[in-house]
Amino acid sequence: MEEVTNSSFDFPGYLAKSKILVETALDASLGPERPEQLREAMRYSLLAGGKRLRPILCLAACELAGGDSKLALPTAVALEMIHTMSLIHDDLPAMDNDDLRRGRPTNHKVYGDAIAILAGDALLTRAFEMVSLRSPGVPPESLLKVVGELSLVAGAPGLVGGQVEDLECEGKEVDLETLEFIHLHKTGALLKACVTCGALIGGANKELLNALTTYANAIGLAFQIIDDILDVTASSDVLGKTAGKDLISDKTTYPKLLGLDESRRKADLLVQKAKSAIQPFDLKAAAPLLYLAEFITNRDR
Ligand code: GRG
Repeated sequence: MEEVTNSSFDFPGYLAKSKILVETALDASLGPERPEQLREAMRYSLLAGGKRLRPILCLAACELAGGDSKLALPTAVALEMIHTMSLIHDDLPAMDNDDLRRGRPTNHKVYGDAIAILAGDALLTRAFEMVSLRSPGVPPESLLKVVGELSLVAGAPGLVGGQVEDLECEGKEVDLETLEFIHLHKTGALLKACVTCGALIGGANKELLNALTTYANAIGLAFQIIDDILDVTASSDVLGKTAGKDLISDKTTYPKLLGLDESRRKADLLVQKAKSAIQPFDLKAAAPLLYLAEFITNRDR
């Protein structure tokens, strides 16, 4: 990424600015829900921090397509809502059964299983409200396409399908192809939707959409490989979630199948592939996405 790293693009500044934009929009997206317990449970998880990678990818893709990223903000919020609800449900005793998320007790530990499930449901449905009813200035045809993308990614063809396959594979020998299926659905699909939805709102043409699909597929898998590596190498304190969980749950991971070094190499190759896909486009406009691809593999949490 010589040309880009040599450019004057201030990636830390970009990340910080985008995060503030996203945090403010997330805060404003939740109204005075009743009863109060539901309101608190929704806010507790949605405003608990996190890298906010998904909404930022959405905004960056919109910009690369030549759009005004402010128009993509409600969709960016919707994507973070779907991500957050999937974390709440993933942490439940019936699923991954975890106590720690984003550095604090999981939603069900604070509010109980029933409210955690319902807060997740409310965030998922609010995501569709954000796109269909709270996205002023975006052509209805684009919003309809975004709603379609979100339906696919949240449902059986996306997160739910990946999660069920993951649950079924616990404690079993899993080959690389099945592992890739799980990760492309559980993790990759949503990251891809972030990029695609941002690009759709930005008015991307077919050529850019194709390139962004290659970019997103590659970063999606790279993201999960790094997640698997961090589960082994990082502490719970740094991660903000229980480290070593894959081993405890007897899950197949990239480090387990390929070893740490080979997993790292695979993630690096995927990031190269992602960057190559969008490098033919305006480098200045592509800089955020090029840096975000690097960030995904260089992160420590
Ligand atoms: C969407 C209807 C619907 C159901 C959800 C529970 C479930 C079905 C799917 C599980 C999806 C899941 C939890 C995948 C793991 C993805 C992952 C690697 C999350 C960590 O993402 P980060 O590191 O987290 O970006 P932060 O906290 O930074 O946002």
